[in-house]
Amino acid sequence: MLTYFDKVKMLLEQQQQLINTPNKPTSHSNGIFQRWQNPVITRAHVPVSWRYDLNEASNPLLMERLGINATFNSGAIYLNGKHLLVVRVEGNDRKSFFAVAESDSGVDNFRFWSHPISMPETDNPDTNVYDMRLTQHQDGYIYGLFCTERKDLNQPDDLSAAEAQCGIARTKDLVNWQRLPDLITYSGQQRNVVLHPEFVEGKYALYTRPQDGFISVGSGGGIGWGLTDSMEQAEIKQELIIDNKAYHTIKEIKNGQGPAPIKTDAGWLHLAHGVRNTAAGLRYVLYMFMTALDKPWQITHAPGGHFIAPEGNERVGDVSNVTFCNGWTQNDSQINIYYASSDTRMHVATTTVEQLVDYVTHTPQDPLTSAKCVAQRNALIGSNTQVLEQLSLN
Ligand code: M1P
Repeated sequence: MLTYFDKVKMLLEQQQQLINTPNKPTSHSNGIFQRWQNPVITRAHVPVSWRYDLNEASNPLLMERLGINATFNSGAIYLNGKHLLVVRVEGNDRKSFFAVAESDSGVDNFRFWSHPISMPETDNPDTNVYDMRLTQHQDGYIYGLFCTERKDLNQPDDLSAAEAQCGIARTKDLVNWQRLPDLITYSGQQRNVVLHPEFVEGKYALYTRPQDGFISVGSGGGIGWGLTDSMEQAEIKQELIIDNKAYHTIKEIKNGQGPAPIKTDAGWLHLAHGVRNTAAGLRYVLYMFMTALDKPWQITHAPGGHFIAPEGNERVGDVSNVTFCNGWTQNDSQINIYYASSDTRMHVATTTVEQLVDYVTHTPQDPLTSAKCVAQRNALIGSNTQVLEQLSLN
C-alpha cells in the first residue's frame, strides 16, 4: 500500500517527467514557421506545491486544494540566455495571475519559478489581471502592460458588466515589479495595449485597442497608436487608428496588437490577432504586418489572411477556436512565437527574421473580393505552370 510519502513523491515525479519530455518539430512546415508537437506549458506544469496541500495532517486524502484551470496568453522575453514566459495562470476560481516560466531551449523543459509574481495594486484594486505584453524599452526598464479588469460600477445590476483598462508595471528582473498608474485614454475601455520599444518623437509610444464595451469593441476598435510623455503618469490624448477592422476579412469583428514589434532592417514586424464571428462563436487567428522603421504607426506591408490559425487539438479548449499571441522571443535571427490555443495552453512555433520578413513583404494583400482572389490565385498558378514545365515536373 502506498504511503502518503509515496503519493507525494509520485506527484512530483510525474510532473518532473512532463517537464523533462523533449519536444519535437511537427513533420510539416509551410516554410514560414515550424510548429512543435507538444504544448510548451499546460496547467499540469504548474508546481504541485501551488495546488496541493502536502501536509498529511491537514490534507490526509492528498486533495488538490487550489486547482489551476488554464495556462495561456503569455508575455515573453529573451533575457540572460533564457526564454522567459510571463504566463497567464488561471485558477479554478477564474482569477488570473502572472507567473514566470523559463527554458534554455525555448521549445521544451519550461519550469515555473518558485512563486507567482506578486503584482502590486493601485488604489483601485484589480479584480482580474491578464495578457501581459513585455517590452524591453530604450529607457532601461522592462515594462509589463496588461489588462486590468474591474466591475463596472455604473451597471451594478448587471453582474457581467466589467471594465477593461491597461495596467502598467515595470521591472528589471521580472521578480520585483513597480506598479504605475493605469493608462489614461479617452476611449471607453482598453485591452491589448502594447508599449513600443523605442522613443518616438522623444515620447513613449503605445499601440492601443479602444473599445466601447468589455467584449464588443462596438463602433470603435482597430489597433490604435498614441504617444505619452511619461510612463509614470501615462496618458494618451490622441489615438490614431492604424489598422482597422474590415468587412469579410479575418479581422471583421475586432483585432489587437500581439507582442511588442520586432525591429528588422526592412521595418517593424508586427504580430496581431484578428477576430470574426461564426455560427460556432468567435474565431481568433493571428496575422502579421510591417510598419516603417521611422514611422512605426505607418503600415508598409499587410499580407492577406491569417498567419496562424487553430489546428487539430488547438481548436478545442475553454474558449474554443482561438489562437492568441502576446509573446515572442528573439535570439539573434531566431524567433520563437509563443501562442495560446483556445484560452487553455501554450504552444511554440519557431521561425527566423529572414522568414518573417520574406513572408510579410512577399505575401499578397487580401484583395477583398472572391473574383480578385481567383485572379490572384490564377496569376500564381500561371507562373508555377511555367516553372513546372521548365523543371519537367508538370
Ligand atoms: O477569449 C479570447 C480572447 O478574448 C479577449 O481578447 P480580445 O479583447 O482581443 O477579444 C481576451 O480576453 C483574451 O484574453 C482572450 O484570449
